[in-house]
Amino acid sequence: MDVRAAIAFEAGKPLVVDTVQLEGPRNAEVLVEIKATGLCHTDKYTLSGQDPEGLFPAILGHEGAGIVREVGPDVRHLKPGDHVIPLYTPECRECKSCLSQKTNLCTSIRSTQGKGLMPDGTSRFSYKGKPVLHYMGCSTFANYTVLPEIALAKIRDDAPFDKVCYIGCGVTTGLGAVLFTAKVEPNSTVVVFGLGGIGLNVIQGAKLVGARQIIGVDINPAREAMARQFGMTDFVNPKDLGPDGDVVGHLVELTGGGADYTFECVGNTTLMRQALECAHRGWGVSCVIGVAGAGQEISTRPFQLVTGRRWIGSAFGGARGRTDVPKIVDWYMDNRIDIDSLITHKLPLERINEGFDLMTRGESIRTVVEY
Ligand code: NAD
Ligand code: 022
Ligand code: ZN
Repeated sequence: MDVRAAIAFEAGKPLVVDTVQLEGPRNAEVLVEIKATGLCHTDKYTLSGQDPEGLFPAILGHEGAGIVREVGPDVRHLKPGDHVIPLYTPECRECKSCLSQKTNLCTSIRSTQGKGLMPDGTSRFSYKGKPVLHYMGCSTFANYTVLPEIALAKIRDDAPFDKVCYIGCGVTTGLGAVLFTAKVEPNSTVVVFGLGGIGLNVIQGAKLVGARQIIGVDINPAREAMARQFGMTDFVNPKDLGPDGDVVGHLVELTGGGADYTFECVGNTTLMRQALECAHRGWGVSCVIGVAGAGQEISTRPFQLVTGRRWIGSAFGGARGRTDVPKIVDWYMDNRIDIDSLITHKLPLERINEGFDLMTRGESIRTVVEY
């Protein structure tokens, strides 16, 4: 069938909006009509050409929501008409990782997903007869896409697509890191580095679990107001501390000895170290969420760990997509979490490249494309 898509033909070039061909679903696959998609950092990172694992031509996008239109043979849990959110971290419930109950990183389709292919090793997309690759198993920058059944969370059908698409990555990543990965307790002190699309969701997660103090750190002063609206109690702009400012010392003092939990939501290895070192001696936990550039390394003195700080990381908020994503949609529908304020821009598909410019300039939290 003909579908409308933003195609990434080559690294460093803008997306091209055109018609591509999509084949129907094969075994255990589902055809989804995408109604809305968010623009997220990895899409931009891959398009820039800096991602050594980025492959072209491809249909990018991994933060969507839509409706099942057709199911292939052996699809057991979904039917046409079901509302769904695509999962770049699938949940097969059968692989060693899923059965371990210790991780959300399902391994059942990992190798083909990383190559931009469906589990049978082929692509459903093509342009002028030549294959176009999938991306993170989702390819939500198209108004129709095909996904494995295990990479779809079924959600309630009264949830607005233009808001809950953000649960497909940013909301779940931030909230989940607090609730599922770090398991922050009530009355905790929390430091959040980076108050963007992820950090603001960490803040709302920390507030949800009853953290006593939530300190936000950002070099963009425009982020303070929104962060306070989401529950931040103190704001630190490292630039205000001067060129030789001691950010760690300042945060340790503000928290009365170090934070119970810290989160790095930028992807900057210097901040990752600061986040670890401002965690409390003896029990502080520091969680890396930001994705650093390929080949980068983190460092600290082993003393920091020997004295009881723990350095952990979180992918997709530690969420098991098919199980946890529908619950997060319910929290939104019950007004327990705010998504609307974070969707600062909306664009039609034809103007998708403007969304990446907004991201680069730090003007948007989330831009959503509605089909
Ligand atoms: P964003 O651009 O919306 O936010 C980043 C924020 O960091 C901005 O407010 C910016 O001003 C601030 N910042 C930049 N440099 C800083 C510095 N030196 N000190 C303090 N603040 C600084 O980005 P986002 O959408 O929130 O994503 C953040 C990171 O999370 C990215 O690396 C992204 O790839 C990653 N991410 C990880 C996962 C995961 O599963 N682990 C999922 C989604 C996103
Ligand atoms: C989403 N991310 C950043 C912004 N939006 C993001 C990027 C990478 C990961 C998670 C979120 C991630 C962490 C660990 C892994 N990935 C590896 C998972 C594994 O090996 O099982 C990751 C994921 C998907 C892909 C690549 C890396 C992919 O589909 N290409 C989850
Ligand atoms: Zn993302």
